[in-house]
Amino acid sequence: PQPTLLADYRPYPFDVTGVELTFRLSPEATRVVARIGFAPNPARPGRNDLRLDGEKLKLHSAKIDSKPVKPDQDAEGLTVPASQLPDGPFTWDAEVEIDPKGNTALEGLYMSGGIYCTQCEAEGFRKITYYPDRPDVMAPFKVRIESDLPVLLSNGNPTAKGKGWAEWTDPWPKPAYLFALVAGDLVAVSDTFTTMSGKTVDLNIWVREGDEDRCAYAMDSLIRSMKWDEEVYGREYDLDVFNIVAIDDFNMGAMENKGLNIFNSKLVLASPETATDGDFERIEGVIAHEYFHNWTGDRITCRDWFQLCLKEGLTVFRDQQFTSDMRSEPVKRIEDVLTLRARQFREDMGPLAHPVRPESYIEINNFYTATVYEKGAEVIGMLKRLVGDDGYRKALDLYFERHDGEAATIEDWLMVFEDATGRDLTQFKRWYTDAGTPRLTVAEDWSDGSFTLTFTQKTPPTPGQDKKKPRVIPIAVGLLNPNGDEVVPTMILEMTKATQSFRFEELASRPVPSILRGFSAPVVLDRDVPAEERAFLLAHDTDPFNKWESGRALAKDVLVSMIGKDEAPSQSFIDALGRVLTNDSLDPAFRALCLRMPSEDDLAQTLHDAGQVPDPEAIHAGRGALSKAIARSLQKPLVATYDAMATPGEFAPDATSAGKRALRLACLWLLNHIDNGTRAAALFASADNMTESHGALACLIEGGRGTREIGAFYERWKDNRLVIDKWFMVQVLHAAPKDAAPTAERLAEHPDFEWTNPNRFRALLGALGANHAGFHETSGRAYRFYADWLLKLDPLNPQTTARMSTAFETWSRYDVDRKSMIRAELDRIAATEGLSRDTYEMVTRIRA
Ligand code: B3K
Ligand code: ZN
Repeated sequence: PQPTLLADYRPYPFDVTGVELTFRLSPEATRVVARIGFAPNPARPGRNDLRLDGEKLKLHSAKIDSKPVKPDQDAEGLTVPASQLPDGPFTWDAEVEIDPKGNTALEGLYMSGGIYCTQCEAEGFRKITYYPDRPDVMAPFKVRIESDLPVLLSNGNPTAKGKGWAEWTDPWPKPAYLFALVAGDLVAVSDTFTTMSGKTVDLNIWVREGDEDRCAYAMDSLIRSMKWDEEVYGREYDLDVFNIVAIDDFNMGAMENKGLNIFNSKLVLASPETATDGDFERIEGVIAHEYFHNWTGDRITCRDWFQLCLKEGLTVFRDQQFTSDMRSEPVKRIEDVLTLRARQFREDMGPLAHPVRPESYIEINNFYTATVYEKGAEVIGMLKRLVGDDGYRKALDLYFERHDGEAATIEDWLMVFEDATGRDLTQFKRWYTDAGTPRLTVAEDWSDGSFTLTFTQKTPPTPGQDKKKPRVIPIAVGLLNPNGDEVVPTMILEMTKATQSFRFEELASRPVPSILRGFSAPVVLDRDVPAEERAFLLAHDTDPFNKWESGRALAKDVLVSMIGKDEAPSQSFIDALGRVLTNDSLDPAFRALCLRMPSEDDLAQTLHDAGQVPDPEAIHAGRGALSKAIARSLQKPLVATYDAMATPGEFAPDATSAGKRALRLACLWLLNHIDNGTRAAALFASADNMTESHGALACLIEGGRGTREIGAFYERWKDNRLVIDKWFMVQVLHAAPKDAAPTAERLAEHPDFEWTNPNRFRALLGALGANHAGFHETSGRAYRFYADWLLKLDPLNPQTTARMSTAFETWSRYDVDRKSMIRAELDRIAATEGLSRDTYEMVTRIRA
């Protein structure tokens, strides 16, 4: 397959002046009638062929200005030569047939449990009709749906309906990837929202009958999102109705189609009995994310898919701000950094590393990555830190004013910041064009009341980019006195050179620096800090992020000293942790994060960075040994906190209650190492909410127990797909290293393992990939099983297969045996005949 290059971008030769679509729905033979107005695009003068994208379409008729034409068809679309086109504007009419029921890739128009639905981003619209399927072609759409199903939905506003049909009109020009259609036997949970200018918007969440009682939280999140976007960004909703539909078979989380968001049902449906606190928080965040896309994505979209971070980085940044306003800012920041490091740093340090704005792809669906999304958001956070809150607001106002209705680029985005703030962002742009995570080292100097910090930045080479130039790095720093008082409050040091010093004068005593506060830049801080200094910052830092980070670094140091070496755990670390645990002035959610051990994958990367070869079983054992030592030493306060953090009474999903449950479960996790599972079993038996019942079950399984509870959980929830996903996942994720693959193999035989459902597939296989010691168990059994399943899914659903192949991306960290076993699986996949373009691109990049 040929790569697509950013450098090859050219505007489409025609403007689309309007699109009218009629759908005659039928499961295996849906007719799509399209009438599309074209006009020559002045940006591409001369006579041009009409090239339309189209895949897996049966063309029944094609006309230009009502006269039949015979276009040249190929596997990717069709061409009408310029010689057959009129000089000026013309109308294209086409009727095609498609097979929604046979569409297992879940891209284009497909069926999920009897419901017709669509997923068009990035290039799914071409599986619906012939069209210039690219984001810079924007047009108003009118849609007519003909079907006997009771609910017929599309983008925009409902404009007419009758028995067996409905019409929708979307006045806002949009690219085809934002097109959506839903038809099915659905019921709505409805509410209204009055916008800042006094318009009433009808809000509907469409679900299957019986699911209505699990929509309240999603609706509440939507209303809060709409309000927040008005208050914080001045953005008002622009249609009469906003529809959300919950679908069971969905390749990702959700999709921001204009006025008709389609969601994976796991990100809509929640009740205290069926959803964990984590689920509630994710629902709130994703509902907000998709809603925020209405302005950052829909009103202003991307010129081409290389600019994906323009909408995704910004929208992630906005949803992070929202959650941090709704919940706790420091806790949200820590959670986001944990995700960034677990997913994006891992990506950036491996064979799949790519810039936030890539320059080439084979399959664009493979670039919906942690780098584009999460690092894309970090880059915006840095911009905001550099230009200040007012500068940021001014720039965003200008962005909306200048580019509304357009398909924009990263250059446009940066220009807006330059124009609004007067700042030159030439060097800053490297954050978009250069891959890799910069590593920052620090030297300190103290003499005569002046304290100097000298930073050096270095970014390791990444695929296709050997040499890296220095980037602008905003380093937030504060200084503390040895007695714990802050002597220099947080300030931003702007690093622009490879090596750069910053001096602080007139200090009474040598300070303790708190560096990279709030994680002010997505870099690795390589700094050997004595344990006492880390413990000091854990106790005294006024910056909550760095307070947590110091505890985290301490834990890592201790773990590294224990793994494979049987060293005794550091008592001073455990004591410091104990002081955090019992400090009631600290938010329980924050304390819970401090008690959570670094993940095994994170430790493997840490050891690899330190020049060692990580041994997954030794990591697993070391982590267990430290947890046990902590539990023994802190048993009393852990028990006291476990009891004190109970949340009796009616379940509330708010951050405060969730924080208590998080701390309670963190205590349980540790105590579970020394109480033979008695507390976990008792909690499982008494819990009235999924957070605790699932948390207790996880503890039991981790301790090698829980057979009876696994059975009871299944019996109770066997009719609830989303909960059964958890049932599959928890058993594999928490299985002991030697049991993970056998458990996964056994569960794959279970009648409920409906592997064509992406949630179910991810529940089982994703859990295996995420069970670090289980996945990397020495026999290679898990690798083989995992690869077998990727090969089984690929012909049906390339997108999910390709995404899940990233479980192998860290292969080069490990010993020769593991390396060669993983490479053999990658080779086997790559050599498979008929492998999808998606998976082919991923495995060849991974093994490169
Ligand atoms: N924009 C969609 C993701 C589409 C993924 C296509 N493979 C959801 C989101 O980011 O909001
Ligand atoms: Zn998004």
